[in-house]
Amino acid sequence: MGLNLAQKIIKEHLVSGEMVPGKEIAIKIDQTLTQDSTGTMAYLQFEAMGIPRVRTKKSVAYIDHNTLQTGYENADDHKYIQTVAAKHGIYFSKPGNGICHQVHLERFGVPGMTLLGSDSHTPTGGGLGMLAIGAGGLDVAVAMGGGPYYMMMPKVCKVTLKGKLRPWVSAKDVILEVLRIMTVKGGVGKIIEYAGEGIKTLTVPERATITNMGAELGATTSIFPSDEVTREFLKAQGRESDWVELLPDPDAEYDEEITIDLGSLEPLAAKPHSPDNVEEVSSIGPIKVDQVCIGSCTNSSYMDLIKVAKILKGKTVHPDASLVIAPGSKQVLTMLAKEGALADLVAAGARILESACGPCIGMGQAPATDAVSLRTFNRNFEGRSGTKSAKVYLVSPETAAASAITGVLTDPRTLGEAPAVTMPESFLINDNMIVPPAPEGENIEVVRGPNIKPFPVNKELADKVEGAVLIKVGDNITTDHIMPSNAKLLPYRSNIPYLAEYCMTPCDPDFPKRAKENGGGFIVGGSNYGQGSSREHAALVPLYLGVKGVVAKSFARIHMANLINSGILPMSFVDEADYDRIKEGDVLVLENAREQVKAGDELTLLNKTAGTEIKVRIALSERQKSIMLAGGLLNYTKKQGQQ
Ligand code: MIC
Ligand code: SF4
Repeated sequence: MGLNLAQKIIKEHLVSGEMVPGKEIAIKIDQTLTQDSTGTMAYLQFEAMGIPRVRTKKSVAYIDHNTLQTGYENADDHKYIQTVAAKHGIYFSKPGNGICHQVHLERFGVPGMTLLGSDSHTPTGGGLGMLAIGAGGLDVAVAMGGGPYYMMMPKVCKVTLKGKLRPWVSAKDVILEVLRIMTVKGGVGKIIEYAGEGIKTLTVPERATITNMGAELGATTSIFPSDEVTREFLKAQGRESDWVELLPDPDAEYDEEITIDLGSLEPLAAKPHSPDNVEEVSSIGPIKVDQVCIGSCTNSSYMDLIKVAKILKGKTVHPDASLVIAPGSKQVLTMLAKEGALADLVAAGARILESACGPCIGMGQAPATDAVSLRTFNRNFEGRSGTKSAKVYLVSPETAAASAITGVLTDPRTLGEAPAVTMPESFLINDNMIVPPAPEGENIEVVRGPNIKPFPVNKELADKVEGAVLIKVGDNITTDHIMPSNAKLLPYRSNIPYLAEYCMTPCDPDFPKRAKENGGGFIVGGSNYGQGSSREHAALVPLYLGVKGVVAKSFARIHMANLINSGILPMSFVDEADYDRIKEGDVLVLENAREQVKAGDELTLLNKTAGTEIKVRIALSERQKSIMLAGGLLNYTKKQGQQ
């Protein structure tokens, strides 16, 4: 039986396990990336492992999330990351050089390699034919130290693209269509592999838009083959020697298949407040738009922004709308400037932001009360923009630009002829904002500001785990609910005690107080609990507050791994109807917890208050069970070292 592309790369990197869906495998990691908001924690953990130099082929530390520097905290974090990177053999991408995923695609990604990143949109690299996976900071720290990455072998879902996109329809509309079909939980436990004649018509940046937003499907990753289109892109980046051809075997098999006819797609939008709430722009109609934001790791490439510049050239942004644009990288921004496109954007009335994540993670540009904001980003969770009552629609750059001119949601096809854009034969290359690591052995002082606080480490799993249900939440709770991120909180990513005051507050402002009063306890959730970001703060902060376990209908992949790494029990209901039989305040007990965890995947949880028994599943591999028993991955790793 032939192998598909994902299986080929996994096989090449397999360290242990069998490539059987649902079984635990370990793969060797070639490259890692971190960004500043998850990076501080990842490097503190890396330092705790005591390994002098990274053991990957390349590791890069980006500063892109928090570049506002409203106080000393950010700048301190940047300094810490820069010095720790220099010391341990890690490349450092300075603030202003661009969004990690965009820069990595341009300057570092290599087809066929594995990339582990402490950011959920790491699968952007799949646009180049990499096996690029998002993970918690601790998993990335382990990979930097040369340890393998463990995951459950995913199923591989083939998405065959037929035909060719029509004018004004773009890659964003393709992934929005996939989201409409599969939903935000449809990709859990799967790799999405793109195939079919249609892929040849998509450039690498377009492919990267699609694999980037595959994160919103909950997928482990998404991948395109590495073909002539990939070679052209790498050549234009001055990196043709990094190219290898990578195709699935002709008789490759897949676990699932979907076909999308590119020629039948229309401009789409994801309506508030979920990336899978997708509808045709034409059928939503001309709702009034207050704000338009173009950028983010999904749609900030040169190809995206040159299109936007052509649409806006000679036009004026509507008087009632604000248009902001954050180019994805210094490369994109310099090319736009050199070609005069930047002048066209500014002349039209666009506000140009630094090359960084910016409004995508609530770093400025919070919309007005009840405002409608169109964004080319990837997540429109309630409140993520910084304004709870804002209504965020996710759209393509074409739809965003057209609507910025008209002031209402506009199907770009109504603008007439689409602008012609072609891939440049060569990109402008200047890596002077990427600082290489110091030579091995050089004495580098790691600078730690006062905002860098120690992170919590769990204790061995107790024999009896008891506590009250601190909160009961519904389906699709995001890590933005569990540990919100915004301009006020991002400076504190290396300060868990401070962040703890905001844990779960979008769901219930009293949660931190209640957790402290009860000395910790349990969280009860619905399905797809913990979707979204990779931030392990969504596990470390509950750990700090004494959370011992989460009982949910189902979990999102990265968050579940982060819970296990922190020694918090991720339990799923065997009978989902039991969800209705637990109330906030009920006291839950797991008797003989160590024995129960060791013994198998079905556990009995007592609801002391209701006097009932609840069957829960804790589907862990033998290794994960040992991690749970040890009280998290760090304790487990230390124990291993002592043996
Ligand atoms: C996000 O898009 O939510 C983030 C901010 O990039 C996160 C990482 C983080 O929380 O720092 C992600 O996607 O992993
Ligand atoms: Fe940055 Fe937004 Fe991309 Fe997250 S999704 S990496 S915040 S641009």
